[in-house]
Amino acid sequence: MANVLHKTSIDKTRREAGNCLAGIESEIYRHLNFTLGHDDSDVEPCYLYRALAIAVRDRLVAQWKVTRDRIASSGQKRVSYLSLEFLIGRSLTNAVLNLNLEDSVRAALNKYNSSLEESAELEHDAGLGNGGLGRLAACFLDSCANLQLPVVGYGIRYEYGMFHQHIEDGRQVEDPDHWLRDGNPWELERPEDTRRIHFYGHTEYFVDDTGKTCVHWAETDDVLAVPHDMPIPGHSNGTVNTLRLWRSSATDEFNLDEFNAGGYSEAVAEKNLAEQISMVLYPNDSSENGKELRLKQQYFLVSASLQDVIEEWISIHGEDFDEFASHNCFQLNDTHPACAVPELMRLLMDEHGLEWDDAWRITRQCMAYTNHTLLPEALERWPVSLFSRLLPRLMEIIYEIDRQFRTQLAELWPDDAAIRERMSLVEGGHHPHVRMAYLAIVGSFSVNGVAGLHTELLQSGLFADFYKLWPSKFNNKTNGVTQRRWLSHCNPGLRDLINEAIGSEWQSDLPKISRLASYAEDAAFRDRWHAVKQENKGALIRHVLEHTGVRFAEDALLDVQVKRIHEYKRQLLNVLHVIHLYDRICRGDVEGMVPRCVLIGGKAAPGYHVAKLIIKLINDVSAVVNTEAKTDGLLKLVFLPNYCVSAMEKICPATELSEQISTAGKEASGTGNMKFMMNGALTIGTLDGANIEIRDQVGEENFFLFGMTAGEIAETRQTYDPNSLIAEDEEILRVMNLLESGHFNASEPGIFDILTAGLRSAEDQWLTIADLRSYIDAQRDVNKSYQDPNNWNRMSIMNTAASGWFSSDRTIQQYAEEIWNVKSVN
Ligand code: 26W
Repeated sequence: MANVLHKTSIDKTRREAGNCLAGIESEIYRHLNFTLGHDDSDVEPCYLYRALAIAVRDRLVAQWKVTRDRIASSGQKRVSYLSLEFLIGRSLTNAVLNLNLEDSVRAALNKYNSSLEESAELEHDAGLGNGGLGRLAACFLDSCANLQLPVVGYGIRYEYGMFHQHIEDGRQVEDPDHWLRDGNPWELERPEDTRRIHFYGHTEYFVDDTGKTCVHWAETDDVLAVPHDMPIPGHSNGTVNTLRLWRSSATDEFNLDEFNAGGYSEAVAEKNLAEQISMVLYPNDSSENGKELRLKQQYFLVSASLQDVIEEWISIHGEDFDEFASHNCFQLNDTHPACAVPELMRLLMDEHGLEWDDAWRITRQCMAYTNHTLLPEALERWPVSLFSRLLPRLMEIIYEIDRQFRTQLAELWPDDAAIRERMSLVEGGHHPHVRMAYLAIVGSFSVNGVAGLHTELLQSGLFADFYKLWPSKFNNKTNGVTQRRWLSHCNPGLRDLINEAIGSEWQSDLPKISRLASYAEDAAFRDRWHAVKQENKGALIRHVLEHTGVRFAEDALLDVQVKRIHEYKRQLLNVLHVIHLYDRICRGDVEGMVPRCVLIGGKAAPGYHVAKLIIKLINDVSAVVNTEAKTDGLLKLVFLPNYCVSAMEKICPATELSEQISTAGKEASGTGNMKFMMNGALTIGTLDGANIEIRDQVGEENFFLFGMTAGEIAETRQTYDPNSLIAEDEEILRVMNLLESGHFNASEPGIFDILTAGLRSAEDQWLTIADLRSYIDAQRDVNKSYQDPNNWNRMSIMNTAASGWFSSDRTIQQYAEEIWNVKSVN
């Protein structure tokens, strides 16, 4: 009891410490003048931003400590979310709004003749991710803080995040993203929690005093992992969770040989190698390029994070690991951190003296794996030769896990040698590889997909053997997005209108947004809804004009496809439709055609040549379409450079038509589709990923469906003949003729031949031509619906009203109940 009283009074003191910060205005003044050493007169906007950010951070720090203590004293189970990517974006507006500081911040900035918007624009995006998987991790952290769940994110503090994209002569050019150049006010370095990571070397076996055989990983090259913590604030709930990002740093040990040979400077310079590990995010989002540095990054993250959790465990429970698994869970964000399975085994056995069986039981009770892709080229496989050289002790452990697993399979299916080869963790042959997905499945108690269809396809296809073996391990967790960032903060006009109509509870309980449905029948409300959309379109139109020189019309249908550029996402299908509209306009077939502005954005992996060529095509088609006099007032096409989180915050509030047009069975879930729906866009889409669930929720009458199902796609592949489809369809033939005649690339003949050949190939994986007729027809339906604003606005409201299921709060609640077994701490 005394303890409890004591604890409460500490909490109170801390809360007061937070509250006793002076008003935000004088805190900004103090940081401007003293922390940053700048004069208060004639303030440069970037210093104003920094002073404000530090003032806001100070308020988070007070709540942060309270949250940490609350979790520690609860003795509750904790989750570590291990991810190579966290695509956070900007933090300022999110923190200001979650702390309810908007009014005072606006008033303070007003005195400096500035605004919250101006300061917010000065923040660099924390672009520590490629796309869907990384942004999902960021939405999940937001939801965990809102649900007050004891979840820590663990990642890498890349010095350079996702590259910046600019366009030269229609082509993508990459620029390095040195986002930390001006410092990062949202992090606190914690050198006291530094961990040591081993690489290379070899293993030595010895017998200890008790007669037990032990393993020592000897003559390693070591690197230090230094944590930098970022606060993750909940929405006005006093909770601030942690994202811990590791930076690599050299140890202070010298290479003695070099040093003794007189190479002092060389020995010091070699330390650079250690710092390379956290230097740059790999910009691939679908194919592994097998680089040694990437495997180093993966192991670096995993080892540092597991050591962190184990150290904290020991500080409370000593070396007793009996209850470890009931108090810890590690969620693996795809296979990138799958080394966590053998690394936890190594730490428990080699560093903490557990026997194999105990270590294996614990490991399998606390690992859970999420799969994010069905694309075969994205499945990670590491050469055994590389693995053994870089992580020799881990490779031994993987071989032993594999040996025991094969024994189990032999007992189950003694006559089926083929299944043992198929399911083995190590793929045989001349150049054997470790199959990271299989390692993750065997080492975990839970395996989940990220949308209903995706999970079914995992179970019936990619992981069918494992599903047969362990059906109850498999489960679905349909993705979601945080409605705070993706509606409330990025679309204040719509937020205020919704709040006025149905109250603000939806911000922490999105299903309540269904109350909007009845307003779809209210003509006055529809007009106001429309007015907000028009206002948001106006802002985006100015942004597009500023960044591309192209002026979109206010009354045109704003048709948007933003996402990574990939063949399976079929940006090409979109371009073919634009060419079709252009062709119709040129030949005067414009009866009933509503004006349309098509915006495409996204980055291509630097080594993905076809994706880069698609960007060039979009730019070349847009150059012709936008300068043809006949299209004036009817059609525009723009490629918006450098698509990123902060760009999406401007794009999704303005979008009217959301393009979700992947080849069915290829897009695991999609999450951009959910952001657009929340903001009242209508979707034109295939039955793929979460589109299926979006359509189920909103009703088929409020969704533009086209294309083949995943089943039909698989069947069509057998007999696919795109050339006859083209020849038999007059409009499609005209589109192909325009493309193939060099109409869009007169000065560079032949550059798009690879693309047109792909479209015409019976081997085309993405079956673009197979879906084109159906897509053109669905776009005609879109056109028709847009002719009647009443009808369109009604459908738009219904989309927002039906988006309740797609909150990451719901997704995280399901992870918490069905996988993690954790409860909120409040
Ligand atoms: C090893 C290279 C690499 C890197 C990243 C391969 C694969 C990835 C990710 C798994 C790609 C990714 O971001 N997948 C996306 O995950 C989202 C969140 O679950 C889904 O919504 C998208 O459909 C899926 O493409």
